[in-house]
Amino acid sequence: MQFSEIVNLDKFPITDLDFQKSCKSMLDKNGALNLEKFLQPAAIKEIREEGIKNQHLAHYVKNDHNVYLMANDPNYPVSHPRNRPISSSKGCIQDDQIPQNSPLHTLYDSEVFKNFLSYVLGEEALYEFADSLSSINLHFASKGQELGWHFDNSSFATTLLIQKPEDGGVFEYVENVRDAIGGEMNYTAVDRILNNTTKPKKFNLPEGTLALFRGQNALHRVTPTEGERTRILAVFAYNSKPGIAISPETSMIFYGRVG
Ligand SMILES: O=C(O)CCC(=O)C(=O)O
Ligand SMILES: [Fe+2]
Repeated sequence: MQFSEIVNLDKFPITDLDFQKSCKSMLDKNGALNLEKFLQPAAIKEIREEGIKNQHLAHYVKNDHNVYLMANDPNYPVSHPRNRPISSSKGCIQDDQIPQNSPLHTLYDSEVFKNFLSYVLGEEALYEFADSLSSINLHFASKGQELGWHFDNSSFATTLLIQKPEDGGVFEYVENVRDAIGGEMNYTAVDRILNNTTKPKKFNLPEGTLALFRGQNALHRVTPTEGERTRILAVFAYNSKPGIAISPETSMIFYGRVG
């Protein structure tokens, strides 16, 4: 499939500098940018079909973690926001299990797309991972599966929604909670979100949406999938430097194998 058959370029002129600028200012202001119907319907269909064909290969991990995705701090009780257990289950197929001629590879590798992302994210350039698993992941969340509240380790995330469940699977989000670089944990704000005193923003977006968000300082989660239709989401991971690979330990945890 050609690039122009994958991306709705009429709606999203991603090479146009004014368009790039408006996307960048939206992301800078909100910490999130959602481009609805970014993917063309035929591309969504193709990615969904190849995903469903390979779904049986997915590696699932169910675990308890705290929102910071760090080892617990023994200075606080387990009920404290620093340590409070959150459960998540994640399942995905990895880059080398996605067909070479998939629209996902065409889009991920495209210089036009990478230039657009670099501009919007304020990165000089973006590079694929040096291992054969991490660059593109296709996630599956079946009935009852959810991603609990967390902060990301990476400074930005790029996702494409491929299949929406009948209900649930809503992305919930509170920006500017902690300051990862400054070391501000902001337990008070985290506590209010976990106790549902602070109401998050909710994004219930259509299939084909390109979402960019800064999840390192924004507390976010995906609510449990409801109904029989599995939530399918493509995640593109890039680095700001070439030659970076996931560590073998992390690879074993998330993928059950090393690429
Ligand atoms: O599934 C989503 O929409 C968000 C994924 C996410 O937050 C993550 O993978 O860290
Ligand atoms: Fe996340």
